[in-house]
Amino acid sequence: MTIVSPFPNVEIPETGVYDFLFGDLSDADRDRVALIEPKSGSTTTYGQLVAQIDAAAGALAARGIGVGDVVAILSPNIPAFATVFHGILRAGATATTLNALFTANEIRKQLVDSKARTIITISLMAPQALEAAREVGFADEDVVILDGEGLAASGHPNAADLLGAGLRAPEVTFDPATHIAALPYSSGTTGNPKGVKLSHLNLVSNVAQIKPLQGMKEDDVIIAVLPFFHIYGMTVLLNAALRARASLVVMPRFDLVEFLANIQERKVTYAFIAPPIAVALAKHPIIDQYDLSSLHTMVSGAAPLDQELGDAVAERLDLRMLQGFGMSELSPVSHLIPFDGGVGTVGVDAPIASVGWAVPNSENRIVDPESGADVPQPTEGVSAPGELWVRGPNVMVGYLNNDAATAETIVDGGWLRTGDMATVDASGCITIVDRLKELIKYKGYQVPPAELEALLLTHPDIADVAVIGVNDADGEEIPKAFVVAQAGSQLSEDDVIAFTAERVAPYKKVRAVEFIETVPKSASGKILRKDLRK
Ligand code: 4UV
Repeated sequence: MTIVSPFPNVEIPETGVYDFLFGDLSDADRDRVALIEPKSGSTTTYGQLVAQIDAAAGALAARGIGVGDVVAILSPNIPAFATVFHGILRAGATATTLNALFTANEIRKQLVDSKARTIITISLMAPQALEAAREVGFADEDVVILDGEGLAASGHPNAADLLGAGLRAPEVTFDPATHIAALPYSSGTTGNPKGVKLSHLNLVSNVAQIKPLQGMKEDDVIIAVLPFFHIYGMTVLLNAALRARASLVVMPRFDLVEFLANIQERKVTYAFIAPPIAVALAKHPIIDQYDLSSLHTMVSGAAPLDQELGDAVAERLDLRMLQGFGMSELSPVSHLIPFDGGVGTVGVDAPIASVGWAVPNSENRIVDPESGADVPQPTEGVSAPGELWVRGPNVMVGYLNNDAATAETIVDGGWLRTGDMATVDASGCITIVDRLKELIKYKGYQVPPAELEALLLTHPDIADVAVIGVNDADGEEIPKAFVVAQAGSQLSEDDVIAFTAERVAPYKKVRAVEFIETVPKSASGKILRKDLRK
């Protein structure tokens, strides 16, 4: 049973990301502020941003980078991120973004898998970027350190080397429907992180699909605290907010006091967040010391937001709280509560705990994972839970070099299986109720259990292990390891935690440990994660 988006279809132009976002920039747009760096107060207008993107594309092309090449970005949110991200796409190359907290080993793995031939970073992350780049055989000039000393002094190009020459953007031709613009990494329903091939048309589609629902306008000031390197920030901030000609207040990391001060000082009107920020906004006493009255809309996504928490934030800050659902493989937004809550657009007021309706030009199915049968959409009340399937122009092209995983994820004529359990009501409003896939989300970031299990198995005192997500006392999902210790070992819980903390990005580390006799497994050797959850 197909559940069609209740929103009218939108036009999706068959064009590249750059042309879609900046192709029709008016003179008035050119003078608008695109990016604000709150610490220094420096601003970048749309006219300046586009000139910088063109120059970056020209410099990359002069270095021989174009269609078929992959360029990695390892950086927190800084204005130059927007320049290099769109410069890479403008040059016809593919951008693969790395979590700024990655260790050298995690960086190396993604460089190898994505076949990136250049990495762009900042001096703060340069040690780990250089270590990884050396291991994969990059030359010095293949590591761009944006705020570094520059090519002449260090052998590594900096921002001035990229932009200073003022080279013109190259003429590139590609098919927007098949040419890969971005390659974020996601573990999908199982296993290790995989490159998610998102075409130019995927990214263009998703901006077009969410535009009428987000209601972002050119006079909106948006706090850009979600990382640009994660698909959520990439699409809603680097793409959708810039398409809306809004102004982005660029924050390199979340700090509650700075977040609040920026909202107050810059009169921020619109915020995209993940649930941990909602917790702080609902509960922290310091909130009352700031004037946050400029905020009119807040969207939460990347992990579940419950009704009480959403209501508490909406009431305390007197704003419209919305929830969206996204997935790297969906470019990422497949569901959103529209800016009017649904009252005017759908005729139904969506609960904050729901993720609203399928975005325009897309459709859903709710499928019983046991029987494979569609769960019927009810005429009143809510349906039984089933796996959420999505079809639309935002569905990825596939996983990089992994046809088997692609075939398991995109099935039967273009349906993408999310691995999330959902219910649907009579209006088509979707509520996410559980996760079928093994993925763990810590503060909205992906923690693939398979990666931690493989790492922990390298410990000489660990005979077997399984990692699942559990809720801690605050209701926050955390990775927990069930460890079978080698006979006679003195391994402690702290040893296990420290072992992972030293080897993976901080958000991925194991945060709880339980020692068990055996890991429950099926006849085929698959870990029975459900049994561990019990
Ligand atoms: O691949 P990923 O890390 O992608 C994301 C993207 C989230 C976005 C993006 C744009 C939005 O506007 C927005 O509202 C949300 O997180 O992880 C995908 C998985 O994260 C879980 C779910 O398990 C996905 O398969 N997830 C994402 N959003 C929600 C969620 C949600 N609202 N409720 C519950 N789980």
